[in-house]
Amino acid sequence: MYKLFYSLKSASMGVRVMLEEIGAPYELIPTTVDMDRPRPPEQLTINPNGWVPVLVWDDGAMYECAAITVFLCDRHPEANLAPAVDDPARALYLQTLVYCSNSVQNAFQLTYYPDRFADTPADEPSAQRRGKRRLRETWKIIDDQIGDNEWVLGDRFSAADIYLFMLTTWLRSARGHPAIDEFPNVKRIADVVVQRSSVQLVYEPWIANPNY
Ligand SMILES: N[C@@H](CCC(=O)N[C@@H](CS)C(=O)NCC(=O)O)C(=O)O
Repeated sequence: MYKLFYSLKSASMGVRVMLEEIGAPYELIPTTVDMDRPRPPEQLTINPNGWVPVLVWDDGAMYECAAITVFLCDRHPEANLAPAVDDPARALYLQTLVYCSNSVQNAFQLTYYPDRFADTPADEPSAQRRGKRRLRETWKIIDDQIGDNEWVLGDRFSAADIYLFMLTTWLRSARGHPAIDEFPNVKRIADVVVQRSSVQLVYEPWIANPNY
């Protein structure tokens, strides 16, 4: 049984999709990404940053979404969500997850949390502007990487496609983010991933209203 500290609009939704795909039993522990509301003490003990996702299992716990993705897929190889350690596709799988985590997500953070990147409040709009440009740059790299491939890894679906889909749900025109239509290869994959029953279940609030 897994426990997942969970909040809508967050990366914990992507981890929940993985758990659904794996078919593992899990419990959601409600938490928040709202800066003005407290986190459960157990969440902060595991992740003093106060971020989700945080995953707990019988004899361990961890945070960082890309690391959780690798961990879960390796722990449940029968779900066939990731190339094995000796599979040549493993390199692109790891590269994409880490790039999404440290470059694409970082660009989102500049726009969502400019105070973490600017020395003074007066500098925050500059950080946000750079974040919007950085989103366009990093999504373009991923879009070009995908090219004409059916999936991120070519001809096989993987957790990297779920991760990619999750990040597309964070694009907000109201925040000045680029539109997904600017990245047609990403959009092609996201449009298929959203049809999976796991995604329909977890992302029902976003599907009903993408600006939820
Ligand atoms: N590098 C972390 C970042 C996680 C992250 O930014 N989580 C956001 C929601 S998607 C969050 O919890 N924000 C609230 C906060 O930063 O206090 C990861 O990939 O797991």
